[in-house]
Amino acid sequence: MLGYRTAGESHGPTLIAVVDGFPAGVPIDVASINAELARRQGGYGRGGRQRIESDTVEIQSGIWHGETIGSPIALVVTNRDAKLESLNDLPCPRPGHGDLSGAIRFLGSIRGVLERASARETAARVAAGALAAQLLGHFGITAFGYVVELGGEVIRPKIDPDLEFDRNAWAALRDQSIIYSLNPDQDEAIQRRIDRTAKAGDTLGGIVEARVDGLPIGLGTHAQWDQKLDGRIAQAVMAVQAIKGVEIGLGFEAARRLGSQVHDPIHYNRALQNRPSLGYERPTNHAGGLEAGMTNGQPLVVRAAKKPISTLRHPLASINLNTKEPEQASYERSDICAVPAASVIVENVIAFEIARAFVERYAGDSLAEMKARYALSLEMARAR
Ligand code: EPS
Repeated sequence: MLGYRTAGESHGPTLIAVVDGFPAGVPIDVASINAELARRQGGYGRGGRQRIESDTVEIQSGIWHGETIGSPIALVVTNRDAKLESLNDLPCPRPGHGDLSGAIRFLGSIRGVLERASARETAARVAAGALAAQLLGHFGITAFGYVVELGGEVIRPKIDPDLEFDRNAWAALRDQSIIYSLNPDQDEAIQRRIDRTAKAGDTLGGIVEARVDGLPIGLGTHAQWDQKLDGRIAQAVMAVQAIKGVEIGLGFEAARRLGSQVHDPIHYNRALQNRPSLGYERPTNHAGGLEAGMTNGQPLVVRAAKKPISTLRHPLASINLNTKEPEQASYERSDICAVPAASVIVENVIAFEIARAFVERYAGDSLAEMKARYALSLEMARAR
């Protein structure tokens, strides 16, 4: 089974992801993992830390002559701002962070909790996701994330999302935007909003969306709750730091509509039977590509709500954990807005979950065997 764990503190020496169960025979391009790590560091609204770091991955196991060999793959990102031993504890827990709950639970310091709770850990998750995306590339599957709302400002995308997905065109547009949205024309207004917020000592959240294109029908299963792909995706996305809500397709809006306005009619177009969707077309995609925990051949569409960063320069009320006296929450250098970074993280954690389902469904020991099983499965499904 494909999976990964991460290790590492925000100001410790390294962040590590160990990816287990990755198929053999996949050529790995380190530069494209690094490109995702660089994107994660960017976006308007980041704090001083990103001027210190320039995240790159070192692959320390599981690769031989540039290809995976079926062994665990250790991905290591070195922290330049590694200073954990010289850092003091914080006395006053920050509302919204794990400070209070963690210090009480582990009977220890706030520092010991915040170092691991920090979103810096997502560098390891992005490295693992970007590795998984390379496997998906062999099957024509792409995950793509972008910002749809920031600080309450809704982005009006310059590309019609119902038109056929063209990764290059979408990426070219997203790369022009300082907040990774699909409308760089709105950047200026959003930049002003972020600057105003920074000046006020406050922070901003937002909503990101990720879509996955090129999916076959029937990834995931209806048969067991912990193997339903919608559940796995929701867990992976919800477990990203500061995410407070996840929607698939229409999401909460589906609850407000009649059934006839929610479910996507099924059409068949024989001319498209060689696509992964086998010619089963849906004029709408309210389901966001998932029905009963299985992909239905339509693009997967997931949205995630990110709360504003909880470290505030103008802090909220808190207490001193040692004296129990009221005091303002502690402050440490942080970001004003990391919503663009969240779009990169969400894209990559979803890519990993899709790869996991793929490896389960198509005999994941080697890329060659997966390709053969995938082709056979499409052929048999067409005959069905
Ligand atoms: C982050 C690095 C951190 C923070 C941020 C994410 O660096 P530092 O704490 O040294 O400034 O900028 O952490 C948080 C958002 C958080 O909640 O802790 C990164 O690389 O993503």
